[in-house]
Amino acid sequence: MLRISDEVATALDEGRPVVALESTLISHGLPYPQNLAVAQALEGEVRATGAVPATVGVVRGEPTVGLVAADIERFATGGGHIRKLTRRDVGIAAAQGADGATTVAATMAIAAAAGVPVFATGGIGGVHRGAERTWDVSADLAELARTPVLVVCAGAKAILDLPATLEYLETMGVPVVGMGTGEFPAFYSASSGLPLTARADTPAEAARIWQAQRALVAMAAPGGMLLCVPPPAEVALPRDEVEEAIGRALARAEEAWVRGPAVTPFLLAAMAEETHGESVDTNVALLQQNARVAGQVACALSELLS
Ligand code: PSU
Ligand code: MN
Repeated sequence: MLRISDEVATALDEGRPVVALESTLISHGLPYPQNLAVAQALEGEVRATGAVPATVGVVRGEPTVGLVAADIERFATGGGHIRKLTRRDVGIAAAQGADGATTVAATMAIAAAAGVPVFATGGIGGVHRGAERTWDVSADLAELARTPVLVVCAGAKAILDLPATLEYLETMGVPVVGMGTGEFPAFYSASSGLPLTARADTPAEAARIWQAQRALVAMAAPGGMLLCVPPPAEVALPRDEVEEAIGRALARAEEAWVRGPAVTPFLLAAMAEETHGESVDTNVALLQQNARVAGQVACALSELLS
């Protein structure tokens, strides 16, 4: 049921650090050809820290940890033919022998099954604006409540309702830790105005908190953790500018009657247009930073455990 690449399997056997990476951002989050360059760059960032990258996806029906270069290329160019798989969709894709890019939720579930405890992404899914009408709440949040994987991110995507997302995480018992910050980052911008209750100032500190949380998991309190890294200052976008672009992107989504899993990819693409590509540059830079931080935390975690 689960295919683990030789490199990843050997690293796991030897207790060496591994970082999971998701594939939805490749197939549905970023435009071609940036998406391909990013997918390769993220693996490079993880390697530079001494950890082994493991890009996750469903390849011709096989949930796979450690996609090979040819599959990553197919996922980057295949756009519409590659399904977007959240947790509920993985078994269906497996039964049907389909290709599918995994979201944060699905990647967490597969990474946990393979024994990979650290994962890097851009921004998690969360509570959508207007969720009181649509009930559109990402499965990423439910997954964080039950699956023991640390997700390194720049917070939740700014197109979402960030205060509601943070409330939901608290309700579900998910620790949210700021990396060098006391605030929940706003994905494209460093600041959301929403305070966090915990921060870590080094990868080693983050690894210690995650290890304590994992010890609880071992005692039958399930769940993951979020480590939030603000986007790099050079590429962070001003919040008021982002809010205006989000307003226009949301209006376009409303007009086009976009619903369900199509909402997030639609909004990300609309944001790229509304900001003349700036949102993509920020997204790429924060992804690379998150991969690096996740690599450092995975290395610190391996050291703690050795
Ligand atoms: N982060 C990015 N770009 C993305 C995503 C995250 O920088 O495209 C993806 C992730 O895979 C996340 C998904 O899990 O968007 C959320 O989709 P939804 O809102 O439908 O749950
Ligand atoms: Mn949704």
